[in-house]
Amino acid sequence: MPSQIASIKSVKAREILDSRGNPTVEVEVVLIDGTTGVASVPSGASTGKYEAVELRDGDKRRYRGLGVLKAIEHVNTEIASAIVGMSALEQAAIDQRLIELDGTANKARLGANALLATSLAVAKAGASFRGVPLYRYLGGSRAKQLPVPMLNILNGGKHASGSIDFQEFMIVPVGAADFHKAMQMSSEVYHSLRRVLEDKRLSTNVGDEGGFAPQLPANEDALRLILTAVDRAGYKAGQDLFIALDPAASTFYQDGEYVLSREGVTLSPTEMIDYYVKLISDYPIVSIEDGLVEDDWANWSLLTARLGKKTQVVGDDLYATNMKRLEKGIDQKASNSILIKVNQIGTISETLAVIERARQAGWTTIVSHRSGETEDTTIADLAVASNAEFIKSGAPCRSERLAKYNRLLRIEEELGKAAHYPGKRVLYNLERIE
Ligand code: 2PG
Ligand code: MG
Repeated sequence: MPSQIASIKSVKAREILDSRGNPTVEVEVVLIDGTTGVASVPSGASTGKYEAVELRDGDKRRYRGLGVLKAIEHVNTEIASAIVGMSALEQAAIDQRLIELDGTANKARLGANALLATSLAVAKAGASFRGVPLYRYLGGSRAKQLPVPMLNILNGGKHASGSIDFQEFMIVPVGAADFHKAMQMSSEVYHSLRRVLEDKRLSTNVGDEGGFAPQLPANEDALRLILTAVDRAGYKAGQDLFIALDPAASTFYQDGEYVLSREGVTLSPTEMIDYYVKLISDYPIVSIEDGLVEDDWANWSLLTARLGKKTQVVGDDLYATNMKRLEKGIDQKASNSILIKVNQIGTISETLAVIERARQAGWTTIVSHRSGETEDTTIADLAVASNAEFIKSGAPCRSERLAKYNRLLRIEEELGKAAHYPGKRVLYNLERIE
């Protein structure tokens, strides 16, 4: 089929609302044969300072300054005229055009939200034009592995004020035989945790990512509650399910120290590393994301040297899905895993390149949602397309979180016998898992 028919006829953006009720960008791309692709972008709360710029209006009279009308205007004018007439099948060329059009290193001029929504909508239109699902369109015939989900069942930090210092306590169902079973186990543990909290007369209200947000005196209390929940659900922690943490340490770092205000302790960087060493020896923790602040390369290398054989050490704010920062991390052995967020960098092509580079370095990749999400499910397809080892999309609660997991349930069904759930093998670069 001549690719001319895949030419982009129109690009239109609109302001919609995310899961926190804040404005975000949605873009609709229409090809000349009528094929359409629609995508919207998420938004973080614990935003890293090296992320591409999310353009907000700053007009306090609308949405407390969070409106995205400027980004929308950029899509409807400059971006549309730059890519109308191009083939939607030329994703790399379109993304390159967007990057050049913006012209800044951090996408500050047109806004990473404007660029990303366009990039994703083009990819969806391309997939739809080809008549294949997005994961197949982006990943080809190799795309058949389902990621292991990391479900944030207990929320703290900036996602649940007043609950606990660490931002995320996740369960990782590596013992499941397939993705369906992984979701079943996780949902059962989630509901078991609700009962554990109720028994202790703790709050069962949820935070931004659907996990419970009880007020707890210390991070270890959260770990104990989760272990009880796993046990009561009839599973074995350290076998069926493991625990993963995202302390999001930049959010409690002040003047060179880590301030754990709930437990009333302030730790130096090396004491913070000792704290993690103790936690992983006492609990079945397989992954720690953003354990340290996003600028402290030297201590990240130390953290990885001390924990990296037994634990996945994940950089999120540290790398901001940025190739230059990833290269530095590989060079300095700053971690052994990277979190991937499409809106940290702003185009699908750059995201895929970062995943590929991390894999070459022998690192694992975790495709991630943001705390502010929409019903868009692109990251589920992206995880399968790129053979990412993991996906994190919050708790098995709240539809903007479940939309991604549900999409993966459908993909697993569609792949049928070809579907592959890696289970424990996903932790291949750790020594402690047999
Ligand atoms: C994170 C994310 C997603 P936010 O820190 O990993 O869980 O949070 O989107 O608020 O940056
Ligand atoms: Mg994080």
